[in-house]
Amino acid sequence: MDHTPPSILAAFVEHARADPGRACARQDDQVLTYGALLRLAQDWAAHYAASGLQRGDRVGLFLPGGAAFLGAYLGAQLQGGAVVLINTQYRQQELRHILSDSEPRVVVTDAAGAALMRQVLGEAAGAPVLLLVPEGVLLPAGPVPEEAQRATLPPLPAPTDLAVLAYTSGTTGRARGAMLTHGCLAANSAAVTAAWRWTAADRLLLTLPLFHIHGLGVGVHGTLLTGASLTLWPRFEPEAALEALASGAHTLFFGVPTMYTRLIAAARAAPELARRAGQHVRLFVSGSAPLDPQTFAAFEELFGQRILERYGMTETGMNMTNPYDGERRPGAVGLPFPGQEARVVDVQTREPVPDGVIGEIQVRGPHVCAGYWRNPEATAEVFHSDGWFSTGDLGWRSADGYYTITGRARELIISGGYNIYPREVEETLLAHPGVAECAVFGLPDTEFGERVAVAIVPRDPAAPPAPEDLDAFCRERLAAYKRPRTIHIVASLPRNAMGKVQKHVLRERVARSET
Ligand code: MLC
Ligand code: AMP
Repeated sequence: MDHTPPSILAAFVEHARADPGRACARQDDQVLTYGALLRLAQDWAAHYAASGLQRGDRVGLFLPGGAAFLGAYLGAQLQGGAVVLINTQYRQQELRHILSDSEPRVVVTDAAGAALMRQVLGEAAGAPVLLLVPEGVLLPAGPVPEEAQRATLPPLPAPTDLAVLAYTSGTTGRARGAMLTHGCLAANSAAVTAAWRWTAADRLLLTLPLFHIHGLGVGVHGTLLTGASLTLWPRFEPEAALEALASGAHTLFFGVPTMYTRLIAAARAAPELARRAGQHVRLFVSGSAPLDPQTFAAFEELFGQRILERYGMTETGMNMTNPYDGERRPGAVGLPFPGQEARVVDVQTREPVPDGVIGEIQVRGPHVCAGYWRNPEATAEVFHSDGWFSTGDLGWRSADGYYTITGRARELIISGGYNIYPREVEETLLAHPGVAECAVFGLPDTEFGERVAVAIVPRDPAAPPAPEDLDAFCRERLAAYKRPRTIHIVASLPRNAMGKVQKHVLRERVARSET
């Protein structure tokens, strides 16, 4: 596609009309064609309409990946709604915040999420309508309302309309909703698909969750934009993925670095499968967290291919990519996608710095979202009037234009491609009666890249809280991947002259005690 459509939805509808019998999504042994997915989306739209959804209203999706997700997602947009993406691992605290902030008219979940969602939504007047998708079924319980019979589609959304609210952690510990418009999502997907030579002939193996921008914005949108097809798995299983990739059924694979580390371990036990996978799959992409050069090298040795590393963010979609044809440089995230700009600026003055000098990376272009939902202060902090967006990532640009990310200006911990803000975990632990003070920080981890650690000052030094108790306390309130894996009970927290906790000191102490 050499022009950017007004929305991914419009591109999808065009493909469904031009070639309804073409395969779109495969799941287990089922094939969902473009025509069948459009029909499914229309049925979903009718369910939303019957639930009172108006144009501009939000629809919360608390669903794991799969065809039901695709139908619910496209159906919401067809009905003029904006989708709120919700990680299915989120627990009470995270759900309460996202739902009260986004105020969805409808929330969709399945049997696994129903009890928790009912508990969180309550039954007060004005609570969102809860639609339940029974197991193994693609639509909510109950007959499809009459309106679904209509042959014509409602007017499709404009590029400036809100398509998705994607919550991403803020420095305050509270996640904020990035307002992704139809236009910014389509523009980014057009850039990604052009850069990676994605065509209708491609078949993607997608084992990433669909409630984050990696699985959805890159995997699903790229497929729907180009009229290609994907195979959806509910989770990543390294041995099975290796076999599937070796089978010749797929041309593309996208993953976070932890998936590649696991794929490499599986490949060491079955090098012939790895070699075959490397012959069939034309492109392996890694992103969401830094890919270390050792993993890059081990993959090349086993699969005979260089992973293409790219760099993105929820607020902007994909920002940079190593070239498809040119040099894929280990440790670097490549150059800006076509039609998008980037620069490195001084952290304090926000003035551009010369090549080779580390500063904060800023990006600009049609892919940048419209700001944070109902949060003008947070928006003003990082979205600037001249169009530049401050990513909070530190890095430098080489003389030949490649960017390298060296760290983060903010305290973010990235574990297996999931972002964790220390402040959110700290606030949760501070609610525990046995915790007087705490500081959460990241430690290097061979499997997940980074792992969550905490230093705790107990209220009663003679009876510090038990680690199992703290663990259970976190699990009840937060997604399990956010809970600290390493807990240190300390007498006091190291602080600088301003009273600010020195996390680097804690990190060094813990590293010393572990060696
Ligand atoms: C799972 N667990 C993790 C974890 N994932 N712990 C720390 N970090 C993680 N990332 C824990 C669970 O809490 C659970 O703990 C146990 O591992 C088993 O859970 P699981 O669900 O079976 O895990 P698994 O399938 O092995 O998941 C690993 C993974 C997954 C790497 C496949 O984390 C994953 O899909 N990551 C991708 C996330 C992603 O899409 N990020 C993109 C964000 S968008 P217990 O104790 O309960 O047993 C973005 C922008 C961009 O960043 O550029 O793309
Ligand atoms: P999220 O807020 O979940 O969208 O995560 C975005 C963050 O992931 C970015 O700001 C980066 O810190 C990080 N990230 C994504 N891709 C890469 C990459 N290839 N290398 C290093 N960090 C990355």
